[in-house]
Amino acid sequence: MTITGAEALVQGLVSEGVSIVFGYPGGAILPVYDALRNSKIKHVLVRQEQGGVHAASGYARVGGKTGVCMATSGPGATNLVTGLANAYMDSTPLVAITGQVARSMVGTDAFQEVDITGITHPITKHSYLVQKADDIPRIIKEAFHIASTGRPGPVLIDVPRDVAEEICKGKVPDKVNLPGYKPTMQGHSAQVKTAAQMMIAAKRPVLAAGGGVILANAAEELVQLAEMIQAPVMTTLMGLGSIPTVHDLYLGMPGMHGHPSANKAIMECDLLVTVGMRFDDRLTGAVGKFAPHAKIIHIDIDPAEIGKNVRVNIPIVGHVKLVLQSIIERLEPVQHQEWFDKIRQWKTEDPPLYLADEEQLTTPMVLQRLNQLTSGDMIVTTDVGQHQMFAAQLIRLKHPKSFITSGGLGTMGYGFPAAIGVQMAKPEARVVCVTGDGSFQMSMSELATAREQGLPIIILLFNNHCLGLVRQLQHFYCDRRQMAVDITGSPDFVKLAEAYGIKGYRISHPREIDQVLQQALAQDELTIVECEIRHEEYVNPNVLAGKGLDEMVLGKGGNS
Ligand SMILES: Cc1ncc(C[n+]2csc(CCOP(=O)(O)OP(=O)(O)O)c2C)c(N)n1
Repeated sequence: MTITGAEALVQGLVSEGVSIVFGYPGGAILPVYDALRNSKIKHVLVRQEQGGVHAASGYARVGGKTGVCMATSGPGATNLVTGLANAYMDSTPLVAITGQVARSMVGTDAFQEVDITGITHPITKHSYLVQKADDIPRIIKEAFHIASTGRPGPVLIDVPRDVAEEICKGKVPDKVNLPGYKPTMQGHSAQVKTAAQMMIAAKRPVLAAGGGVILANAAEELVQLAEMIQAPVMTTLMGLGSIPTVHDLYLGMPGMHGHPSANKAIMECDLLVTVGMRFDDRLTGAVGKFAPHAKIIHIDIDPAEIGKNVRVNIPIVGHVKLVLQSIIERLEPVQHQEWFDKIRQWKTEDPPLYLADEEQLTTPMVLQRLNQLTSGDMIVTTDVGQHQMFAAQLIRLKHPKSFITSGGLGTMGYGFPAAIGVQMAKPEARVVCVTGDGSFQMSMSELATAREQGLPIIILLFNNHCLGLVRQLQHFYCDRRQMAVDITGSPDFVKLAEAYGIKGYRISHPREIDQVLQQALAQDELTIVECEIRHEEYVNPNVLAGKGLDEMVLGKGGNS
């Protein structure tokens, strides 16, 4: 029986275990959609391609499988660009399939032609422009392998329309054969041994966990290591959830808007063990002032991360889970009681960042009540802005993969489509999307997708009628002058919910929080909860440009 390139592509997806594809069709990808029609793969029609790639990202990040999205050539493909860059920065395994104009038209500026492999070259792990149908089975197998192994990331496959229509005689190879691509899995044993000795010898050790811990399913090992050496653990934005936030050893998130005691610990520790993280500038503050007294151990699967931003003493390249296991094997339990007591003391001394205000509704109030009402049993996705930082600081997390946010790229419009992917990967989970009035309006057209799919997501929308985080930046860096941050002309979000035939509520006063949240949580339906907060909330602490982590600005979370 003969099959076309498009049919081979769909068969390849099936044999890779793909059950959902998020996409948007068009002319150049017609043959692929035609082949998809006859398969058991579910296709989710998003309302804009960027929604599709973000949904595939949310799906991958909680479901543990590679996410798949599809788009047509030209504008369909360019609409994927932000989502691919986002996935690349946050090491999310994705395969994006784009249609392309026929081979004979490539390079002629044909209708809806764009060089998407060229455009995405720096923001994908690999990109293929398929030259003949016979290559498709091999390329699909390679693409899924590359996306999900080593440091995960997005891979793009661009399929010219005539290639999709051509007869395919290629077979799926038994093994992937990519000589230049061999991620290192086991850490170097001498380095592992030295790392273990340093942990025993340290007086003031700290562990810092990044997104790599979650990607490697290494949260258990992380906690085990921390308990063995009695070291406090801090998590980066991407590492949130790798240790329960109520754990005695949890220190919080360091960095620009991090917890004061986490920042203090970085400044005072003598050993900083960093696991699956990349020393983002939002985390380090001024690099020259970062961890001045510490020896640094850096464990990461990606050798390119070692020494990229911060000088390290002991680099260990390898799979985080395997490296942690081999370190644990070489350790005996050690006590760092004095250090631990000091940190506990700091935690109690941390000034309250946000004061409870009886009259005025604030974001922290709502998030803290959400914690109580759900006991932390939820998966939170966020958009980007003040609400994201409040959520990172305050949401109670019990498990890895329960805080899904755009970390590296900081992509507004990510939270809601990501929630769609999350809810599809985990239909039984309570999914709450924490968003702002600016961010939500970047992808709210996906309300139709969520409704069509019957997804019971709660959208907790903090409406301060402005681009809050930029407003805050202008306050500090532009001498309080404000420009282009007031959002007017927004829809009435409760009426918007009505227009989509979904539930909509508004919280305007603290006394309304309980009743509305309880009602929203009790039902299993797509719901918008709009929280009317004031214009002038500030996220604290704040490490300003050029400052070290011990120079953070504290405040009361109000108008400063
Ligand atoms: C696509 C995109 N454009 C611009 C920005 C810059 N930016 C960062 S935060 C922010 C404001 C976000 O406003 P909103 O979603 O209302 O959240 P708030 O800060 O008010 O909580 C902007 C414009 C961005 N991160 N992403």
